[in-house]
Amino acid sequence: MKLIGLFDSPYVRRVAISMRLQGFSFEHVALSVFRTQEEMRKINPLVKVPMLVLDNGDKLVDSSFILDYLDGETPAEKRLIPASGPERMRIQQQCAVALVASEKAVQIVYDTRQRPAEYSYAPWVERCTGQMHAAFSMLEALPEPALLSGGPITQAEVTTAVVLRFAQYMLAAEFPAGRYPKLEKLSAYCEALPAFVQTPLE
Ligand SMILES: N[C@@H](CCC(=O)N[C@@H](CS)C(=O)NCC(=O)O)C(=O)O
Repeated sequence: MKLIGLFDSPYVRRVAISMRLQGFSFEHVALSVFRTQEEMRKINPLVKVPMLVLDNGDKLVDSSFILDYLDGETPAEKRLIPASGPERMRIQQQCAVALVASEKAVQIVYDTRQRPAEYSYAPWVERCTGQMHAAFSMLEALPEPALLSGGPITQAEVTTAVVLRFAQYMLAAEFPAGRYPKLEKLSAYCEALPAFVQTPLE
């Protein structure tokens, strides 16, 4: 399999980390949707990442669908989201909130760095910043994950940790140490795991 996209995308990074946790081998094709746009377009006309190219040539897009496909290809004990039951709903809901934080962080980055400064619109950036922090606050209010007391890692922890790291890296001023103590603890734990270390954001 080939995973297309850079690890500075939280969507690409969460797929790569999940694949490592689940023992899937893949070739990483480190193309950028901005810097190597034309090369990317030849493989991936959508110019959105991640894209997972299967060995039969099928091209999957959207990190949540890719992760669902991978979970379906793995034994039940290695799934990062169970196939059914209340735990599935809990994990998916946490991922959905984390993905709102991610979407809003990405929108802030695009508005402030992709547009020429004179076209950046402060009220929109403020709105996204508020939405991003609302999502992180919801995640911070959740009970401490079982992972931190010896439980298994799930997609909820992978996605939450990846999104926090991305937002901290891109929007450092918004994340003084201690703003989200529980999430920071989770992040420190996850970022020390081999699957995370082998998938550096920078
Ligand atoms: N819902 C998508 C979001 C993917 C996404 O927005 N990726 C960004 C990189 S972080 C991208 O491809 N941006 C280029 C663009 O939107 O044109 C997913 O989960 O894969």
